[in-house]
Amino acid sequence: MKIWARALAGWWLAALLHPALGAPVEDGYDLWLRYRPLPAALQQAVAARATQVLAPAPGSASVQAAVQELVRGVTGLTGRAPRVGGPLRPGALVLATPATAPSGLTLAWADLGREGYWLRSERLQGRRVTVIAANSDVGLLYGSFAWLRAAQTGADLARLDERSVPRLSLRLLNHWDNLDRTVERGYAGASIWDWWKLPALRDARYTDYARANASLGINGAVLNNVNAKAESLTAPYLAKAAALADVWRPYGVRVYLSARFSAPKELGGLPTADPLDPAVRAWWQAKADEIYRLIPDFGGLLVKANSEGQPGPQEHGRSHADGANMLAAALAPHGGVVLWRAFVYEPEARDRAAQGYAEFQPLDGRFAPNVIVQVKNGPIDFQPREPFHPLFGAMPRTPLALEVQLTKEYLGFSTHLAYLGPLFEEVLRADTHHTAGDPRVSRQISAMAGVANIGTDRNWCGSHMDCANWYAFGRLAWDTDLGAEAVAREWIRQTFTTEPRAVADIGVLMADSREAVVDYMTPLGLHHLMGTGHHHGPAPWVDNLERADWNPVYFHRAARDGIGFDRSPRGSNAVGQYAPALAARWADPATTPEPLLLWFHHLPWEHRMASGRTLWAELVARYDRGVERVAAMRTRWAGVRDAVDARRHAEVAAYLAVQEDEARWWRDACVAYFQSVSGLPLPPGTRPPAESLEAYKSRRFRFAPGHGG
Ligand code: BDP
Repeated sequence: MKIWARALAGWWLAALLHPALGAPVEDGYDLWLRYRPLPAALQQAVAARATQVLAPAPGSASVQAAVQELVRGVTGLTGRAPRVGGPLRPGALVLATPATAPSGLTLAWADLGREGYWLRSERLQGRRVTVIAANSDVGLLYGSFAWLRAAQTGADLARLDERSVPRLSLRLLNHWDNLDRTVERGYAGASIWDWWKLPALRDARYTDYARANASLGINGAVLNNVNAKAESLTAPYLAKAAALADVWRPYGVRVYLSARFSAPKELGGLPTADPLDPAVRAWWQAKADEIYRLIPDFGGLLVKANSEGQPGPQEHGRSHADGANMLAAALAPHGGVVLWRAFVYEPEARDRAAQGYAEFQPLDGRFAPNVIVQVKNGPIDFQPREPFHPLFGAMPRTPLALEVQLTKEYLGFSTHLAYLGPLFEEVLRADTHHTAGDPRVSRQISAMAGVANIGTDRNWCGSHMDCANWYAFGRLAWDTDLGAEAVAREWIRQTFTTEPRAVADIGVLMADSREAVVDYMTPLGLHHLMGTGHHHGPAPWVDNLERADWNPVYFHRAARDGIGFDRSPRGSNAVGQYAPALAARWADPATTPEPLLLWFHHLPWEHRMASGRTLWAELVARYDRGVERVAAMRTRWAGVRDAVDARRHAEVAAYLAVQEDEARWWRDACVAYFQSVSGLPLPPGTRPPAESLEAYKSRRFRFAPGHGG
């Protein structure tokens, strides 16, 4: 090789390895707001439509944030900084509210509500421009992010006409963060709230967090764990929360707190927390007043009561409605809401799946107007697949929030790739069969809450791929009718690459990923088979926990005669909590969809499945299919190596290798266990489990993340 050629090769190598010389090393911190240069042809088109940013002057903090974001985005994507202000030019981006709209602009402003936006190509004063219109400054910010998204996802910027209004008024992240910075079910490092240094230190990360949320329209965050400590309501912690609220205000992200129901006893020294006791009511009223003095736009309180050891009104002989309404009365004068969780189950429950409905449905109509009952997507607990919760559609006189879990407690933590968009879409689109109006779950709710997967890891979510779940949550909470696959492609284009083949391939891989997890963990409606406490890995054999309904054997009920939980009218009749037409369908194994079969039915191992196989053979085949799917995901990911930067490609590949190993472990351990129960030979041609059942049973994970001790 000639000397100069060698030097050149050496330079390229150095440029590749040294961030200062080559493209910046991608560590995931920038999420979907990377704004890296677009392919040349697109750069031209975007630059031509963003020559200038014109905004109302002097401009609130939200407007300034919008302008900054547009400048940052356009500069990054095209290499050219738009001019800010000045006389209107062709190709301008014009931010307009009714009060500041340039002459000649007519819009149906009323259709936009408080938070909606309109992106529209217009001819104004003889110039072709793009208007970003909204009724509020935060709407302008949402619109600006939407324009940047359109620019990166190949929209025709010269002919834009996109009006978007959120269907749900509250779109909230729920952080399960503790005051010592551990995170319950957190797999992305410590809590990003540095409580100790707040309120003095306002880490730049808090702003980037708010930018990411605002880019999706997430408009609130509950800061602390639902298993709450009373201290989070003391003056020092309220000052810390107020500092976060100050940072987030321009971005439209409001602060909420989880409240411990017994706080009047613990903090106020009262002898009781009875919600009908005047002293208790006065204590909460004073607490609400104190909070709003510090945080005038405080969102409200989230409460987990009488659930898993948390205190609640039932200890005082009062109902959930009594408890929620007392807090609602304290918050109402300030415009705050109470999010009261329906995740409850009594110790002696006959069927845990039926508990939430049994306790809450009879209370429909008894909650104050500013109470929202927050319901998990399914009736058990964030399993890889559950039917939708029967409370959706069954409480027409109560606003409901749909709670989903972004942190993948039951879907492989952050080391397994499971894109949850399809799970959210499945529940939002589920037909409740309750007849009034549109029966879909998405039309029975007024809020959505996502249990956050965010921590101090540089890439925020513990894995690059898990950030797609934050993204999909925000996008679907804003527009519940979006398709999960389209949302994934948007995210890929902004996060990894705009190369069409790679976008398609990564999209396919993501679309398949949740179903892969269902197959290798809990196929055919099985659920709750995971390890005790930490919830890592398979443990279908566990039968010795203090409460019956903490044991996997309670849920799968596998025995010589068959497998599955009989929730039909012959069994617990939990199916009877659904609307009659659906209850009738799901009461019969012949008309129950196979993905939910063992959720509702206990069936003999010889039961004939749609494939013609026996249930036993089908179960094994599904476990095998799960492992094969992960292998296919790995191959697909390997195929996009050239389209994704080296570091992130290697990191995702490494996680996929872990996932394939663990998928095999799930499959082998479950097949070994269920075989020990069914007593049946493995279907012909089936690979026997790699290790003995005893070996799987003896695995221990004392220091698994997300779980104390
Ligand atoms: C369960 C989690 C537990 C949470 C609980 C909840 O294992 O850590 O406290 O949900 O939602 O799935 O309150």
